[in-house]
Amino acid sequence: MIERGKFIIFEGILGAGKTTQAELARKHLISLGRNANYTREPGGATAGEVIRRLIFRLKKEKAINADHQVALFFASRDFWVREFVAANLGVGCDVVSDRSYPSTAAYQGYAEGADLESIERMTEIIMEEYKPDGIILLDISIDEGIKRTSSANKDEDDPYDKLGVEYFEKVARGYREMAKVNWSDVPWHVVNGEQPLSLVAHDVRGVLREILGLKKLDPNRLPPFELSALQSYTSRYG
Ligand code: ATM
Repeated sequence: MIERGKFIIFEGILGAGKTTQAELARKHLISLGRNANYTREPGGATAGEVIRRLIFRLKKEKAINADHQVALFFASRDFWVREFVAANLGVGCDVVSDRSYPSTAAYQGYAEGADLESIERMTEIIMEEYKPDGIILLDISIDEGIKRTSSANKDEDDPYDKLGVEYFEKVARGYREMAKVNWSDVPWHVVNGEQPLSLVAHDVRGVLREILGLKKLDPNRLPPFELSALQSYTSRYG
């Protein structure tokens, strides 16, 4: 029987580095001899793509409330889970996702006031047996996130990016609270996303090894690139 792939979700506020770290994680899994695919909702599900565009349009026009968004994000997610996540895990391929249902809890729940228990119930219904093996929260300050996003070249006009400091304070608080209690009965791993990129990647690899049940990396035997990054980081920050 084929062993099911591992499913890992990256989460965080805007500018946390999810896309970069998710792609590096995928490459690391492949370097370990596994098959792994990167995705972000609605990733390849045509109906899901249409729903996502609709959410963005209605959000920009301020035409939907928190509950409408929850319903639409879960509708889009349902296509994605069945067409992408289940299909990959079923053939033994790992799935590394840039956001998923924890974003609905953080953004629509914590920041916009939608009922968290309902979001948790909908998570159980839509994700069913496809809940992730781990959620990696890239934790950064709001100032840093806003700074990074305003200097980034984005190909999509994201109405959520423009919601301001107060909104993102609620999102960030939500993520930290969920991580503390392993919300949705899944292990959460918090990684300091403000470190230099190579150190974030190193910490993420440690988490991936834990999820895969592999031995911890020996810090005295890091690959040269990581070792030099670690040394320059330590000399700068102690
Ligand atoms: P991406 O990061 O996947 O591009 O998502 C776009 C925005 O959609 C994101 N913006 N910011 N900052 C957060 C928002 N979003 C939600 O509000 N709820 C959700 O369930 C998801 C998946 C995304």
